[in-house]
Amino acid sequence: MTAGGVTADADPARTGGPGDVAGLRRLAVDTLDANWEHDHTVPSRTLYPHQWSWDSAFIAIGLAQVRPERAWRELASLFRAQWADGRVPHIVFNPAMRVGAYFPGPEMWRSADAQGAPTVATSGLVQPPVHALAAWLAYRRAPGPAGLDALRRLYPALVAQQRYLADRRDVAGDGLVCIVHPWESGLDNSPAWDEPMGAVGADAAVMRAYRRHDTTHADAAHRPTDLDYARYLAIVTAYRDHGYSDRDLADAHPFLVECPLFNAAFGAAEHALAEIATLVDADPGPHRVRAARVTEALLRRLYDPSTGTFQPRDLRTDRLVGARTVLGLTPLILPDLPARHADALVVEARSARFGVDRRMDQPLPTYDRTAPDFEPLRYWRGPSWLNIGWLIRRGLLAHGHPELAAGLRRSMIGLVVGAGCHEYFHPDTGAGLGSPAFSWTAALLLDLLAE
Ligand code: 2M8
Repeated sequence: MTAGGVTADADPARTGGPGDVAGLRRLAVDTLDANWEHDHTVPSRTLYPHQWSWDSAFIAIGLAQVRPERAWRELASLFRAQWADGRVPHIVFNPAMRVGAYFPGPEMWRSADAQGAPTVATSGLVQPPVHALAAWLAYRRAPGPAGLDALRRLYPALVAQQRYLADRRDVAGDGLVCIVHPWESGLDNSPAWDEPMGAVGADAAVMRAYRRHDTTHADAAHRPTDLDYARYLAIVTAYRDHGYSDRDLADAHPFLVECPLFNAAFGAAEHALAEIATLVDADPGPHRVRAARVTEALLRRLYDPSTGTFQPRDLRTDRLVGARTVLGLTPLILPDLPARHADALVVEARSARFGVDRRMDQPLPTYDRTAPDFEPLRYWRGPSWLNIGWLIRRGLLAHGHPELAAGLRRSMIGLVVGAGCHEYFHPDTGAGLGSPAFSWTAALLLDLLAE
């Protein structure tokens, strides 16, 4: 079966094709219901059995349409684990899960030993701050007194999340947030991190001492390598042994990068907070000022006029990373991105590297299709992910490209029609990869179908 130019490989029998909106909605709701866990949704029952930060944000956007009460509980449970300094941890561990259900688990992170950590065990890292945007969109999908109450409760926590990033993570003092681990980008294994990761001293052999959980549930050839994992652990250990403090990071921390997606989300959060502020009787003015500053800093520090796209900056070398990944397109989500720069990003999106067009015969890849090291099967090094397509689609709409946005939407729906709610998809064939029954795919599908 072919759907939207995409070949299928799994369980599409549950839906009748791209036109079967009711069947697709049912598939999405069943997936989210099956992954609901008392006060949050797990990204996947097998690969990711705890709560993940940016997953919960995307999930809340979808839940708002079908289970609004759960959408607010999803965000509330995540923010209950916010640290005293305002950081929202990238994983909140479910204490009911058996030891070893995920690696690295609470015994590696040891959050209880850190100052200002919540009582529940968490990681010490963060993820892209898409939560204010999610809260705002959830409210637009499910307006009413309950949503307004939820927004009132969330607003100070969302402001504290931004304050943490602005005050503690602006390592270069240039108005941008610095990520201290590839896991903070959400695109863990992106070729964007190859250069900065190359400088992290680690030996793949250390992994013999651990049992990786991911490769028992997913094909090892699709996942990060043991050397990647050894480096991930080395960076976690350095940060943990520094008490997860952000003081003096520039002196010794092995990974310090300004990421275009993370910072675009940081700016989009201020735009969303301005909208929320007007609803909860707060002042939107300071959010608008901060949003404008983030866009200006992104342009000054991460825009590369020679490529017409945004590139991460490695703060250890103070150089822009060369790899052309989909991260570079994501500042399109900023409504105040100047037209000249937005136009350049659209040129990049439409190029053979990413192939966004009205028809979209092939899914949006996460990495330049024409690069010699493009890997269609390996995690974030080529495959197509719905959360990224969803963000880029929003950006195309914000900058006046409804036909391109429509092509991208059709292509994303076609992926689920063909293969189900997979974690990610083969960027040529659309085959489902990673975990099946993946929550943000289901949630964002619901959002796409609603438009
Ligand atoms: C993936 O990341 C985790 C580590 O945080 C992993 O590989 O074990 C990424 O795709 C990340 O973006 C996502 O939030 C997480 C859960 O879906 O999985």
